Amino acid sequence: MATFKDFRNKVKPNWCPGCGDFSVQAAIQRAAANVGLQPDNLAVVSGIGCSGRISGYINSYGFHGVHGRALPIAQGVKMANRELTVIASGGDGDGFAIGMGHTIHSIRRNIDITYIVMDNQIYGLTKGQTSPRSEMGFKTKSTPGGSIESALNVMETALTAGATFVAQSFSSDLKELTSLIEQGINHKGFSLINVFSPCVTFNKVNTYDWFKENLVKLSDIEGYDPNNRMTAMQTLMENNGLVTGLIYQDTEKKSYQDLVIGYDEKSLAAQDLSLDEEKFNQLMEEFM
Ligand SMILES: Cc1ncc(C[n+]2csc(CCOP(=O)(O)OP(=O)(O)O)c2C)c(N)n1
Ligand code: SF4
Repeated sequence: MATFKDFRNKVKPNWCPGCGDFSVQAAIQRAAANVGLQPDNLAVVSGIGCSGRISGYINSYGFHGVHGRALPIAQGVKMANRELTVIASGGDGDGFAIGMGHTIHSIRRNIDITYIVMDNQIYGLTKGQTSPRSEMGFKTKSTPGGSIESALNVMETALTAGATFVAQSFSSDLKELTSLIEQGINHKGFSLINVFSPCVTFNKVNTYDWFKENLVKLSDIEGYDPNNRMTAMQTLMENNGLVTGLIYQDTEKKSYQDLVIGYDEKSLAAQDLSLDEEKFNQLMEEFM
């Protein structure tokens, strides 16, 4: 059986010391080992951003894609090879600004991949601009007078879009985060895990201390039921979205793969897609 060390490679992350993304990397490696995967059972697909580098730091199949496009690539990988566990990952800019359309449609499609967003409420790689997750009044180089737009509450948005697995965590809480990633991988459908992952270099507001003071753990709320969408929404609204844990899970809704006719017969990746000369010539005649 593989251990988390088997998911390490020799590439040294060039994240700033203290960046929350280190723990997200560690949590993915631990969760992958804990659910019994081998490195060649896993594909990590990422977008562009500091967080997007994560696919290069894990010993698995990896694809460092295009800004905002981790999800289309990850969905393509899953559809071509259902044998793989597919994790898509990236920043809040990647997933909730340029890539928001893909996020919503992946959610409602309920395709069986796990999407881990490293949410630092800022654009890190491009040196600190306001993101859709920045609070109103947030000052950055792109909003020197303070942002005049309100922050997107992604967990509420995911619930209204029909998400079947909605979770949130904090990069400092390795135990909770690892457990949620394991649950996300085991969930048969699209799982969204938003991780507060502080940017120590550019975000001086949403710091580790700020999160420690403001986050509420759902495991501390007596009787919280993650199968009840109404209470999930109410709890998010009451706490301004600042909760961690499994917020909502629906195990009944069929995944995209369950509904694609013929999908289960043989993975595209395992099929012989070569053309013999006769078929090749037929196609050429048809299209010439
Ligand atoms: C199509 C496109 N638009 C814009 C950019 C510039 N760009 C690169 S990363 C980034 C945002 C980074 O923020 P986020 O996705 O939150 O990730 P972080 O760096 O904070 O981890 C932007 C706007 C790009 N690379 N490609
Ligand atoms: S700039 Fe921010 S997000 Fe990027 S590596 Fe440094 S701390 Fe992490």
